[in-house]
Amino acid sequence: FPFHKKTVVFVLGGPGSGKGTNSAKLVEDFGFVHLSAGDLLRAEQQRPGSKYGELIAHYIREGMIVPHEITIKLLRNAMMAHPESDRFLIDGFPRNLVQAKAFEDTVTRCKKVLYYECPESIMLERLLKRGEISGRSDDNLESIRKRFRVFHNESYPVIEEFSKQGKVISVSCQASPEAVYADTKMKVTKIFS
Ligand code: UP5
Ligand code: MG
Repeated sequence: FPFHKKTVVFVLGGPGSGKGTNSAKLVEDFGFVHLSAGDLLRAEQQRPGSKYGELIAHYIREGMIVPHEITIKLLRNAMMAHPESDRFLIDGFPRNLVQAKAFEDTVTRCKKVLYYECPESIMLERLLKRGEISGRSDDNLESIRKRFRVFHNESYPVIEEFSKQGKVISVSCQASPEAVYADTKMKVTKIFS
């Protein structure tokens, strides 16, 4: 499978910053395949016979980063399931510098990083609201606090690193969903028409 011929965009930002919401819309307008690392991990956790089910459940509830061997394997498989597609949005991955290097060494370099910039107070409000209906084991105050800490300490350095490489496209997530996506679309159009 020629991973090196594929265009990969990492979609990054804190917990609840809007990665999933905007990725879904980019699929419609630009023909990307959207792969959420968190969704792939949750599906693997549910898969009967998975040897990683309990491990993944524990890491997600604690807001910790699942060992990247697991996540990269899931991402590679998901990419291979779409041989016809040449554009992929990888949402919520990489979550630390080691993962970024491991992915770029074994799959392909990313072309751009879409970064949803969002104050914690807004992310907290959105996640607690979503938690009323999402059923996600990590949409509770205690897990959210842990997710924020891991994002700040481990994931934010990934954005700084790609920023040095001139790859980061920043979008503020504070406006309405429609306005945030309009800004996203305008910036993405400049690169992928
Ligand atoms: N919403 C969105 N935009 C809005 C707007 N402009 N105005 C008002 N409301 C808005 O959005 C969150 C909520 O806000 C939704 O209700 C939405 O309607 C509303 P969403 O688009 O879902 O945000 P997103 O950034 O996708 O939030 P998510 O909770 O998915 O982010 P996380 O990064 O926390 O979650 P993820 O699923 O990526 O990871 C979960 C866990 O999996 C991690 O904590 C970790 O334990 C594990 N993980 C790994 O270990 N490795 C990985 O590589 C990936 C995940
Ligand atoms: Mg998400």
